[in-house]
Amino acid sequence: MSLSLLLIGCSSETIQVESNNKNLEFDLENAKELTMDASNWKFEASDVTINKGDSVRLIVNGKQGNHGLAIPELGIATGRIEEGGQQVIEFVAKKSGNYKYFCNVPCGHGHRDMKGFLKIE
Ligand SMILES: [Cu+2]
Repeated sequence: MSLSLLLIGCSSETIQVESNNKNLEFDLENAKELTMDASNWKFEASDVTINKGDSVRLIVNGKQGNHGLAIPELGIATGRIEEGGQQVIEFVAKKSGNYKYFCNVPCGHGHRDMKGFLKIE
């Protein structure tokens, strides 16, 4: 009886590890918050140093217009964020480097200017 309960417990734990691998690595308590405010036509990032290994809570605020944020090399692509809206993305900074970001929602004539680099030290 106790053996079968143990087996059930083990198999459900395994499923959790596989489906939530990213969340298990994420360090909720020590996450660094990086805020990026999107407006026409720029992103303004808060002054936070991100180091390799950091858990990062990226908060994208729609300050003006409708925009989105993509950082392809980190697998990040928000949907459309409307003025007054917000999206929060949590990820682990696994590799140092300069990661190109840009707006991924057509937003007018300054759309192509909405780009920059996120540095992971
Ligand atoms: Cu845009």
